[in-house]
Amino acid sequence: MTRLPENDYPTSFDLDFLTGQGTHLDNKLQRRASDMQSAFYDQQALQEAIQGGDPLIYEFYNAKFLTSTSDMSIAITRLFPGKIGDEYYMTKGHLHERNDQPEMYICLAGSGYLLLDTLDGEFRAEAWQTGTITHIPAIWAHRVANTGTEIMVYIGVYHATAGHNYALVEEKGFAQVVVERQGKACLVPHPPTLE
Ligand code: M6P
Ligand code: ZN
Repeated sequence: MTRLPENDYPTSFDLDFLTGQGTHLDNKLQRRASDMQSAFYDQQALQEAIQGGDPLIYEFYNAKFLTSTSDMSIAITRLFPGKIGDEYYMTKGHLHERNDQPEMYICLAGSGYLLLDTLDGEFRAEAWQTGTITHIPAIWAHRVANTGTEIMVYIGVYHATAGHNYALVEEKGFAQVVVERQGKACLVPHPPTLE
């Protein structure tokens, strides 16, 4: 006999950490080079990539757990290895619409950086490897760059009502970019000098 509304019972599902594939995930969204027009700094390299096949940069899946009193949500991102010019593949990055909504990011596979920017003078880059967990306070825009040769998989845990603001990130940009220099991943101020 059911006493509670159906959504108020616990939910479980399985996820393959190495591939980011799982059950229960829907709303798959993909972002290709052409969806990242203002994100990568090297516009010539970006246009060449688009004309050369418009590579898939990352895809993400969402699962919302809406109950009668709560709005927990997760997103799994699969960020592929690669570069546009000398800048590593990365996510668009966003700020939450609500300024009281933090997020937990958990790196399940791969390595790179989580870039964090208040868009108001403060910048941080957290080095990421498999197993790194980062708390993102509400006021920090967040973007992930994959500097490895394998797929990076990470999970974001947040409230569905946090909201995504992309416009401010596009307008102001992150203070630093992750580029390859002399064969190594480096953080340099944005915009970098082309090498
Ligand atoms: C994570 C979460 C999602 C986000 C996704 C892709 O999984 O933070 O909320 O949508 O990454 O990142 P972006 O929205 O910057 O494209
Ligand atoms: Zn977020």
